[in-house]
Amino acid sequence: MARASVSVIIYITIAVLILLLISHSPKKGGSQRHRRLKLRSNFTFAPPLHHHNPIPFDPLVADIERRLEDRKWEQHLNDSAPAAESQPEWEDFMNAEDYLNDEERFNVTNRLLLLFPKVDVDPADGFITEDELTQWNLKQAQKEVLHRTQRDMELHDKNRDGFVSFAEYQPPSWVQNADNNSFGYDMGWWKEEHFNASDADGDGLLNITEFNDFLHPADSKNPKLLQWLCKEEVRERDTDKDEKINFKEFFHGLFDLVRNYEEENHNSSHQFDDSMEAPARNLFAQLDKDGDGYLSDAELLPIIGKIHPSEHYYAKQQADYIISQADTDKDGRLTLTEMIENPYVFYSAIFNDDEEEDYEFHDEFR
Ligand SMILES: *[C@@H]1O[C@H](CO)[C@@H](O)[C@H](O)[C@H]1NC(C)=O
Ligand SMILES: *[C@@H]1O[C@H](CO)[C@@H](O)[C@H](O)[C@H]1NC(C)=O
Ligand SMILES: *[C@@H]1O[C@H](CO)[C@@H](O)[C@H](O)[C@H]1NC(C)=O
Ligand SMILES: *[C@@H]1O[C@H](CO)[C@@H](O)[C@H](O)[C@H]1NC(C)=O
Ligand SMILES: *[C@@H]1O[C@H](CO)[C@@H](O)[C@H](O)[C@H]1NC(C)=O
Ligand SMILES: *[C@@H]1O[C@H](CO)[C@@H](O)[C@H](O)[C@H]1NC(C)=O
Ligand SMILES: *[C@@H]1O[C@H](CO)[C@@H](O)[C@H](O)[C@H]1NC(C)=O
Ligand SMILES: [Ca+2]
Ligand SMILES: [Ca+2]
Ligand SMILES: [Ca+2]
Repeated sequence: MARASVSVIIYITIAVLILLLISHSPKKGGSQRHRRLKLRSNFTFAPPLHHHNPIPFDPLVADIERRLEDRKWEQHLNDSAPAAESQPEWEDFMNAEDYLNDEERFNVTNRLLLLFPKVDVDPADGFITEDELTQWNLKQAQKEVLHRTQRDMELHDKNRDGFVSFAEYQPPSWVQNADNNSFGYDMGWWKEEHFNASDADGDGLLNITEFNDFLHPADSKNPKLLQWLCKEEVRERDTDKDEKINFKEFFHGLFDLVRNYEEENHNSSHQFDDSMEAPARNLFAQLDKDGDGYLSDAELLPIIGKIHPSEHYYAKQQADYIISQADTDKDGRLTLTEMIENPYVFYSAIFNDDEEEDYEFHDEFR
């Protein structure tokens, strides 16, 4: 109905709300006790291709943010026939924030008590390990991703049969407006080949699973799609247009991504100096299975997961960060006590880092 005729169709993978950052410096000690929890109200229409937003630790917070985001999304669709009801959501944010900061209704200690046994499951031994926390984060992230995919699907599935056909899928306006090189992926991202690769059972339609893979190929298990991703990578990196990657094309770009991935994973002995060329040549030779001096798309497959990190990678990064901040006795795992003593580490994604900006009321959290 109305939605089908919405003239401005905007692709929102909604980079969003939540934002902010794992990289923020932790606040320890008593000073953290007078902070106000904040929801993020920011909303971006750019696709999160090369960055990643943290996922709330607490599913209740994620749910609140999701609902606010949904409302914003609906409003955005409605706004295509421009009406000037610009900011009624702000109040909702304030209400939700008041809720989160009302200790009687949202008691952080009680939240952590409730959540601990849900995270400590493998095994349930009173300690949360890096692996348990990674799995937890991953589960939250996947829920989030699927929710957005569902919303996106509603937008594209014009005949409401639960599938998206290629004809139904239209590139979002930001792609049409963008110049071809402004994103890591070029226009090929939207090509039929990508669609076909996502269609695992080849029936010409994408169901929700296939559509989710389409939007998040790096997280897909579909080999056709991973192959496509490799091909796309070659296309993008292939500056001399010979359809394969020579060492120079590899060294300036791909190798950095692989190296960054490994650095982040604390799994690299390289140093950042001028001697990167030797390890790069090494890796290149290793990948160049047929030894023709070039990398084909198939030869990129072993490193495609490092070029396009999956949700698991980010979930682990976030777990490592949280543990590093809350693991008081430095045994590499968290006890319930450690969590309760460092509650803001778990709520930092929505935690206002800047004390000065706090509101004059609700300044508690004692
Ligand atoms: C949203 O982000 C833009 C820049 O990305 C910034 O200028 C603006 O202040 C932000 N708004 C809020 C409410 O954080
Ligand atoms: C969008 O418009 C529909 C009808 O035109 C209305 O029922 C709905 O409440 C509106 N949604 C928002 C968030 O304004
Ligand atoms: C939060 O819960 C804890 C544990 O149940 C309790 O000791 C504390 O008083 C509660 N705080 C508030 C403000 O209700
Ligand atoms: C983008 O590429 C298409 C086809 O490859 C071309 O027609 C179009 O002019 C390009 N747009 C810009 C802004 O370069
Ligand atoms: C995609 O698949 C359809 C059949 O399902 C085929 O007609 C079309 O040529 C394919 N397109 C590409 C680019 O492979
Ligand atoms: C979508 O189709 C794939 C086969 O391509 C199938 O494995 C998957 O279970 C389907 N998803 C749903 C939700 O039906
Ligand atoms: C770390 O690197 C070694 C060899 O370089 C590799 O065998 C291992 O799988 C890597 N571990 C991770 C977690 O990537
Ligand atoms: Ca455990
Ligand atoms: Ca299908
Ligand atoms: Ca510990």
